Amino acid sequence: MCVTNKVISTPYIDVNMDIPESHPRYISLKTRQKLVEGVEKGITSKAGLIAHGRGEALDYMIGEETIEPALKAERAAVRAILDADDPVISVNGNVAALVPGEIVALSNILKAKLEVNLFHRTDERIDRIIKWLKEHGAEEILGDEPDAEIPGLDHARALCASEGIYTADVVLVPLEDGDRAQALSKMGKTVITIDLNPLSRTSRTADITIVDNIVRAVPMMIELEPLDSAFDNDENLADVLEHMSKRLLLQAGELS
Ligand code: PTJ
Repeated sequence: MCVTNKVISTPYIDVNMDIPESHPRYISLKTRQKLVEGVEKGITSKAGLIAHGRGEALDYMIGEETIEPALKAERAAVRAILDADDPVISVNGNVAALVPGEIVALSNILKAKLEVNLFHRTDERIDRIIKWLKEHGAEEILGDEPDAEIPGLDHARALCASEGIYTADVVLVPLEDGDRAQALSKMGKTVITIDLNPLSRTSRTADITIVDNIVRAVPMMIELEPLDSAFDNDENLADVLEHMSKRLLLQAGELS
């Protein structure tokens, strides 16, 4: 037996490995890889990896597909953004890593401004995300010269652009923390979120909550027709929870 005290640096799992398309969890692993690369590029925060893990667990319970209530919420969101006077899409480190080209395409199609607005804010990360989005086709992105503050939030998280989030009437804030969603709502804005957790404060606070993985939701919103009927967020969240409960009970039944 060879005994050595040398530290073996090879990681147990190489997240930058080539994932074979035949792998049963190919999409999920590819998505993780994008976030890991986001961290390596200085775009995504380390906490973003943890946030994604929570999202993955909930996505598993949903069935890793866009369910009917999510589709309805996506169509309602498209309607609200198209009808808005001054809509803004807020981009954070996870959004930038997972759907950079798609979020730029969505902002162009729906004529919504893009603003980088971070929870773990650093000027360096803001600049990197702006550069990254420009590489993906964005022309104008707000966020690097904040000149306004969202009332009721502590300093760095409150910073925003007066010609962006501050004066927007409709704001799409995907993968958001509850505080900011609540503060934006208190400012009288229509808040739209994409959040796999139907129980989160953000989901409960938003006017339109899309309970879907952002990697499915944003490409879907690019294609969808706007909703022409009424939308009730509480009712929609209840439908999501019912879907999840039924699915779990079905799985339990298969085991018993
Ligand atoms: O880049 P920053 O600094 O702005 O930070 C971004 C994160 C996401 C780290 C920050 O906003 C944060 O900590 O968010 P929370 O409070 O963890 O909330 C994120 C929510 O998004 C959770 O409810 C997750 O379930 C959900 N979520 C995670 N990944 C996805 C998701 N929802 C949709 N699609 C996903 N891929």
